[in-house]
This record gives sequence, structure tokens and C-alpha cells, in this order.
Amino acid sequence: MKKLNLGLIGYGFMGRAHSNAFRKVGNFFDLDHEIVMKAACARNVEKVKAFAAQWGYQSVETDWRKLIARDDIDLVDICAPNDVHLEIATAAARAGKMILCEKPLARDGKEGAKMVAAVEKAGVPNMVWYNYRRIPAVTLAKQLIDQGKLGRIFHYRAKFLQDWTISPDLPQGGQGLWRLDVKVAGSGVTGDLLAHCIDTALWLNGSLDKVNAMTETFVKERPHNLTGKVEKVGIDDACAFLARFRNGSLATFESTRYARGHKALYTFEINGEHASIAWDLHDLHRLAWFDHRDEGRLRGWRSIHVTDGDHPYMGKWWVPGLAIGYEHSFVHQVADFLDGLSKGKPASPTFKDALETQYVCDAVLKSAKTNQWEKVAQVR
Ligand code: SOE
Repeated sequence: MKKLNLGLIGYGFMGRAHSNAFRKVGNFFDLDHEIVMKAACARNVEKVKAFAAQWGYQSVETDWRKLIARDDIDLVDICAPNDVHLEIATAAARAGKMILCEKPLARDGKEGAKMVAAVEKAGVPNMVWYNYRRIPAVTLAKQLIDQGKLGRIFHYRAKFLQDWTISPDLPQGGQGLWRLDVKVAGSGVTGDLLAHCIDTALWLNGSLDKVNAMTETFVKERPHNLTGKVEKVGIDDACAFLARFRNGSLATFESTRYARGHKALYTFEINGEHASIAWDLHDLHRLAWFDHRDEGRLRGWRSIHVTDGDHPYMGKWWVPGLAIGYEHSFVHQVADFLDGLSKGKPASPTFKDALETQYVCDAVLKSAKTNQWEKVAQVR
């Protein structure tokens, strides 16, 4: 086993999700590499020490530059807010580290392109955590599409609905709430939630050609946690857009944090010439499937319980019929990254793959301003 020393930056929600994956992956997947939880890094020394003790990191740093300068770190995982992704990734690439970066890659395409240039110049393995690709039911959807079982695809419909920012009393900025601060996040639901929908869509159905979007900011001002002042809200609270794929299929995407009753309702439905599929994060181990080629009397929507040994990733877990959940998508992503290292094949989405999502987000936000269809820039 080759040891791979990990340095993790940031200990919020994603720091925990990733750490859990790093700890578990070797127990369930047969790999040539072993992750060593070498160091956790965050500014607050007490908190990062507590985090390191809880998750089994051997040491702590309070300055990410020091972490990157360490010779005993091979792999840097960026779980810090979006506004520092570019700076950390560029420095880590220059230091020759492998880099994993939490989604979205950056605040916008410009930053994302610089990150791609940095990892390509350094020639370091890299990957972005768009974890939903690796929910077994979503991976099964990819297999079915790639095998041509849907035939020509006419429609793609996706939404990601939440309701946690409805209260006007909720502040913006600081730990946990930086997603509401445009300077840190780059955008609102577009970069945070639609980015997931776009990543899955590009993976399943290819590139998008153009988009036509509308956005809204329902609560215009919020107290800022860091300045203590009431400040203008710069993020999009909701966004909906129409799109055309390059393969000719039509798409609708919608996301909001104002859909009372919905906590993380990520769904997509794809309608093809022969068959349709639908998936729902709240019921993530199921894939809905309708096949027009079935015998007429028996034709109907099936709900496939994606928990059998021949379903993607499931042979590595329990016995058929026993479900896994959200956290396992992260375990699968680490497993694929490590497998890719052994085979010399990059695991997707690489920074370059994720730049395409960033360009779609840019076009969406531009279209919401211009009220016009906007072309999506191509990744070169
Ligand atoms: C926002 O609430 C959030 O945590 C996103 O940042 C994640 O990427 C998404 O998977 C769940 O919702």
C-alpha cells in the first residue's frame, strides 16, 4: 500500500463529510493507496484541535500556507469557502500537491480557468467534489444513458429546492452563513445548488449550448455577521432557467432557498425516445424507470431499488436490499480518485470538467441581467 498523506483545509459541514469518506474508504474498497489523516487546518486553534481529535488527524495547522509548505503532505483537500479556492489551489499546485476541491470550483469562470491552468501547469492530479454523480442510482442512470437505452434524449428537467433562508432575520456572512455573502460565495443558489444540477446534467447528457434565466433576491438586506451592519444582499435567492443542450435536447432548471417545506429536494427527470428516468435525492436509492418497449399490458413506471450487488458501487457494501446514503457518495468519490491514481486515469470531475459547470453558471447569471439568451463559453 502506498501511503498518501492528507492535509484538509476547513472543518465545516464538508470537512466532516470528506473526513468521514477518507476514514471509511479503505475499509470497503480494495485500493493501492492508503489515506493517512496527517493534518487538519483552520484558523481557530481550539476548534481545529477538537476537530482533529474527533476525526483522527495527527496534527493541526492554523495557516493553510504552512500546511502546503509541509513536505509530509501529498494531497490537499480544500473545504474552505469559495473565495479562497483559487489562492489555495494555485499555491498547492505550485507546491506539487494533488488537490481535491469542494464544489463549486470557484466563484466564477475566470477564477476557475486560473485554477485549471495552475493544476495543468503543475501536472498534479485534481478533482472537484460533485458528489451526487456517485449516488448508485445516479451512476446507474449514467450507465443506462451511455448504453443508449433511452435513445435520443428530448427533455432534461432538474430542480434543487431548499427553505432555510426565508427568515429576514437570518444574518449573512461568517461561519455557516458565508453562502449568503456574495463576496465569499460568488453567487447564491446558482453556484451552490444549480451547480450540482448542472454538473449532473453535463455528465449525463453532454454540453449545454445556451441559457435563458431569471433570478430573484427576495430579502434585499441582512445584518452581516462580520461587520455588524445591515448590508445589501448580493446573492440570488432563487434562479430558474431554460437551456438547450448541444445534442438538441431542451432543459429546465430551477433552484431556490424559499420553497417552504423542502430541505434538499434535488430531482431530475430525463425523457428519451424509448424510455424515461427520474431520480429524487429524498429517496436516493431508487431510480424510476419507464420503458415504452415493454409489453403494452405491463408498461408503467418501475421503481428500481438500487441496492443489488450488480448495481454501481453496491457490491462493496452490505447485502442486496440494504440501502446506503448521502455520505457514501463521498466515499465513492475518494475510491474513484485513488483508483484513478493507480490506473493513471483522472477521476471526474477534474478541475477542467468542473470549469464547464462554472461557465454555465456565468451564462445563467449574465442572462438574468441581460434578459436574453446567452451562449455558454466552451472549455478549451
Ligand atoms: C447548501 O445548503 C448545501 O449544503 C450545499 O452547499 C451542498 O453542496 C448541497 O449538497 C446541500 O446543500
